[in-house]
Amino acid sequence: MTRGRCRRQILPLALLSAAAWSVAACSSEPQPSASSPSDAGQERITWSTDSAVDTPAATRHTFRKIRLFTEFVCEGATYGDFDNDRDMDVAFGPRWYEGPAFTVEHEIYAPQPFDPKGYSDCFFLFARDFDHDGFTDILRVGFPGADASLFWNPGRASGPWPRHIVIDVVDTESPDFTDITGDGSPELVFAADGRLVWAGPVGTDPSGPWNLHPLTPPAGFHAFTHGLGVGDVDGDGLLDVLEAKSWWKHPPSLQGDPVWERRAQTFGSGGAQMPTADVDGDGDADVVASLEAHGYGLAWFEQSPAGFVEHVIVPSLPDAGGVALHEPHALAVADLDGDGDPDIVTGERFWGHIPAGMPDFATPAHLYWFELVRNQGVVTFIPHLLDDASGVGTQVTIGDVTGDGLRDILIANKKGAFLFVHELPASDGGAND
Ligand SMILES: [Ca+2]
Ligand SMILES: [Ca+2]
Ligand SMILES: [Ca+2]
Ligand SMILES: [Ca+2]
Repeated sequence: MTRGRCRRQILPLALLSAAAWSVAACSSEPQPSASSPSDAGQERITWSTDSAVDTPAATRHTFRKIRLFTEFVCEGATYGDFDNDRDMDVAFGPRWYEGPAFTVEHEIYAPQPFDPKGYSDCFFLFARDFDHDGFTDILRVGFPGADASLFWNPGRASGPWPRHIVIDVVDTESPDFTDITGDGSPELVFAADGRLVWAGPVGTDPSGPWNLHPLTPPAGFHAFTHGLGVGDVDGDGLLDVLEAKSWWKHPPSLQGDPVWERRAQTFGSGGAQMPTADVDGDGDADVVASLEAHGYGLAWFEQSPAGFVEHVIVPSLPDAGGVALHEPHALAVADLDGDGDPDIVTGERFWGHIPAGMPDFATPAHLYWFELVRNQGVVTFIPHLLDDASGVGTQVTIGDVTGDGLRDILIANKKGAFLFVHELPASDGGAND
């Protein structure tokens, strides 16, 4: 396992409430306590890894870690303008926090602490103002095989957000919420009854039951199927669906729910999210995938006329040398360093499966960003360790939460809830000094 070197600079606590703050970024951390809901804090961390050459981008781009809480209540995280004051707020399972300070906490639904040796009822959060009243609402996807529920933002009213179950059973472990139909509104893409399906609001009432539209025949997809993505693989402007054994081509019309054409292709053995991006810069869509959600490894798959060619970024063997990624159960692709090409954020899902023997909650959980560098036609992803006391859960959300033009990172998992605020030196055009 790669060891990171880190420098820590503790920030003033002026903006923090009386909540204790403890971030064990460089070594171990204590067992979380379900009775201390707001053990929050922040610090500035600059990392490099022994296995990677420091790059100018990694030196300039730092991520200030804010730990919103420590107990295990969810693995879903998102952001949106929940109080309609035009700045972005963040949500982790049952709680949301007011931007830009993220110190004022609100409840979406009653938080239920879960045993870290089990699982929570919140695997994904997706933010959208479903009724266009200015107050962003939330779609929560629960444990695989459980429901998807819409939580209505009550706006100026106080109290829990009214919940409506819109889909009874959401199978697969990486559903996506994106505009697969091209009608301007996102739909949930997942599996039901062995098929891949999409579903979205019906008519004018988003809180009513959502109709399921199959896109594949019955093909054995189930609650715990790993690996799912949505992207325009063939560049025809229509979003296709990817899974570990194939991709499914979006037909010209979805009228009547036709079966999508299957193109056989192996993308690992079942990982997490499977975003498409033009990794090599040749104009076509390539695919990024973790190789096994409960194993090891990360790869990108280069599109070619003969199919996809696998390029390993992190090997699927734990002891191959260099960076090791155990249980990379969530990932996301975004241009973090602003150079116009896609970078990857992923890490280790601590206790994704509960280890036998003597599990130790002090075990590190690494979080990396992989910087894409192209040099004379050669693609390299350079790993930069962001943190070793968080990792990923089942969802990595990337977006400009603080409104400074830099993409931030949100993660929730068994070690708590984390916002990594992306910063640049003021001398480099950043908003922070
Ligand atoms: Ca706001
Ligand atoms: Ca709303
Ligand atoms: Ca390409
Ligand atoms: Ca980039």
